[in-house]
Amino acid sequence: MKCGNCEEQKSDNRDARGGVSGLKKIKVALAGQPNVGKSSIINSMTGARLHVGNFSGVTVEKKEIYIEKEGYEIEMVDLPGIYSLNAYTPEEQVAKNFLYNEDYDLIVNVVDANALSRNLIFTFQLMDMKKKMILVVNMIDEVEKQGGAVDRHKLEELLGIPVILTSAKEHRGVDEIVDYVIEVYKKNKPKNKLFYDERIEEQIEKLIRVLHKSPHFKDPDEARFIAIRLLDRDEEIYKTIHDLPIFIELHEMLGKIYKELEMEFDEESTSDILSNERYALSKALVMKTFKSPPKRVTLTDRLDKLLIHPVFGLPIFLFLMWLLFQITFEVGSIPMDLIDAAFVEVSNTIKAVLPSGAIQSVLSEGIVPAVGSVIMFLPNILILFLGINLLEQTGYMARAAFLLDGFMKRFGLQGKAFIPLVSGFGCTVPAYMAARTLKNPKDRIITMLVLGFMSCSARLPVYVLLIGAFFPASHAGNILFIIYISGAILGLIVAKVLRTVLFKGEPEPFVMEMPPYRFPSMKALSVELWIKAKLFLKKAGTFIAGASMVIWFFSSYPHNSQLVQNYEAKMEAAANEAQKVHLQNELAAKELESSYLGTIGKTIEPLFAPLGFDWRVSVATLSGLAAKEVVVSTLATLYAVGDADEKSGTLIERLRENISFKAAVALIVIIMIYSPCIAAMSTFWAEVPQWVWRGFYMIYPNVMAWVAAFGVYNLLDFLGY
Ligand SMILES: Nc1nc2c(ncn2[C@@H]2O[C@H](COP(=O)(O)OP(=O)(O)OP(=O)(O)O)[C@@H](O)[C@H]2O)c(=O)[nH]1
Ligand SMILES: [Mg+2]
Repeated sequence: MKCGNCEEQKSDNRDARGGVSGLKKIKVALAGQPNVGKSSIINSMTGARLHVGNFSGVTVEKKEIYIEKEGYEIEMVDLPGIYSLNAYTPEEQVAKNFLYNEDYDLIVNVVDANALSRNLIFTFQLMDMKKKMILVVNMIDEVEKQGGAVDRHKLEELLGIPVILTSAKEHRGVDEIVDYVIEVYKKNKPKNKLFYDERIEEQIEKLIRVLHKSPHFKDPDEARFIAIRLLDRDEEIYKTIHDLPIFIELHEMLGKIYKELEMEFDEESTSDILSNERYALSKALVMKTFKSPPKRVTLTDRLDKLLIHPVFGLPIFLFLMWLLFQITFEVGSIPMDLIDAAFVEVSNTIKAVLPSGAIQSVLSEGIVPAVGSVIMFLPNILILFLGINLLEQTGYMARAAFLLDGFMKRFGLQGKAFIPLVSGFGCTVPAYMAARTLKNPKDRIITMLVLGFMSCSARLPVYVLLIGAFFPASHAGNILFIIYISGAILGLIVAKVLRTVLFKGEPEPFVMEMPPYRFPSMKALSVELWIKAKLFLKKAGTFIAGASMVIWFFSSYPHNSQLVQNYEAKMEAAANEAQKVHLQNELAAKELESSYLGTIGKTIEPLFAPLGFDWRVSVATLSGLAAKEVVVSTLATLYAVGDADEKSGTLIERLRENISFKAAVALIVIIMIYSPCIAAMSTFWAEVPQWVWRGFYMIYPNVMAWVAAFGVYNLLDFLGY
């Protein structure tokens, strides 16, 4: 599912090259632990624009990129990071499913040169699969800068597979990957170089003998892999043998082997025995092939002293968030008036140039004000995205999750939920996907149920518009900050209630890797912003323009000729120009009220009347269920259509004239709480299979939004606003 504001850029080369016939195809699985630079490598190799970030779990869905070389079409599949084949989070499951069940030709295993010994443990698991394989040691620039080195040839010799040293950041070595892919593809599979302790090998042999009895496991490599996975207590593999005739024999034998090995190695599980084996092997390999950089206090150590300080850490985080919203409003508002004025000018020109009629009207009162009213907020949205991107790229995201862990736990959320929640400030669609990184299903569903309270960037235009119209300019940034924080606090409170009432139990303890701080790449930042800007403008030019045409049509028809005739007669008889304009406005308003939309609006008005909304605001609120920016464009169209003269040029002025302060605040509250857009809702459906939660999620935010808006409206009324 895609959302206009956030849709991740598909690789352009897929459209251009996917499906080219006559080329030999090679399918490559790009696998590795999280945050090692898999997606960055693809970007560096192909110029693709996959999303990258300096924390674990950026990629949560597999993505395919196509490269053509020497008569081959190479499909590189970027998989989510996975710590080991004993995977358990949903996004790790995506990677594991691919590795186990898909048909592919070879594995490119990416490892982080800074953390070679931990990464190699997964490499050994992949090597057990007996696929053709290449090892890519990435981030070599960082190791070398600190005075370390990796002996590529020694590593190649010891592992028996090709090794390439790369830096996706500096575009070093990445082009070699394709050459090696083709070369390795053409060769036969290498001989196994990875053996475990003799006592384990003995048991593997026994298992292989039984497995060979089944026609499914005649291939010795396949049988060996299954045997090792069974010793590693891989439940999925266990399930696959469950229905085979050899199961009873295998099951009995496994029971014995588990006991024997566990006694012999004095471990609780054969899985631990294999882990220890791999760990020891990896340490030995690293000792022989890695020259570690001299130990010294790094920039990361120094920054962390302050940024994750037990006392100062949290206030610094809050200050940075406050600063972001100040800048979002203040700096973003600078070009706003200019953009607004430009669109008013376009509208007026259309009115002057085109003859009056439906076409002039749909352009000057429908599409142009609507699209203009939304595009006006592009600078604000880009600044907000820049902030979120910096959080992602620098490595501060993992720190913030760590800082907030204790606080969030009190509300029944685990600290790792911070990542999807923060992505929610950008766009709710990828945020739902990011919740895949939460291992515990209860933690995940609670997080998803409150994610909508993190105001996405599409709501920003509505807030900025209403703040601009109803609050003093000196407090605007603070008000914006308060709105976002209130949404977040509300999310925490609801999470607490859900945890207490529906999902009893504690959130899962939270372990997250802290990557070193990294300077964000200016190129990556500008590409991300460029993509966001392009998508936003595309959405304004297509979806918003289309929606505004619909709104314009329903608000302009049917024509009430009787009414027009009556007013024309009155206008002719008008004593002066002022009276004439007054009558013109009255006619426009009456025509609007008798339009289709007016009729619909009047029907739903009673539902929103207790919040102080007139029918126009009511319609705009409902239209926001499609996409939040549509609230702004609908308001723009409805107030442009209903206003015959251009006395009050800007939308802000028109809103001030027509909406009370307390109703405006109630509108902000509704926008903050009610259901996210259609794209987000359908992502929720795709991610959450249970009907009970789907149904619940359709209703509860909307009921809550109304009740909260009603409360706020009446409170303000009581306070005399
Ligand atoms: N210095 C340096 N940084 C790199 C290199 N490759 C990637 N990075 C940075 O490392 C971080 C992780 O990169 P990603 O490409 O998102 O990593 P990934 O392996 O796809 O991560 P997941 O999708 O979470 O599994 C980002 O901040 C990158 O900018 C490199 O070669 N050198
Ligand atoms: Mg990735």
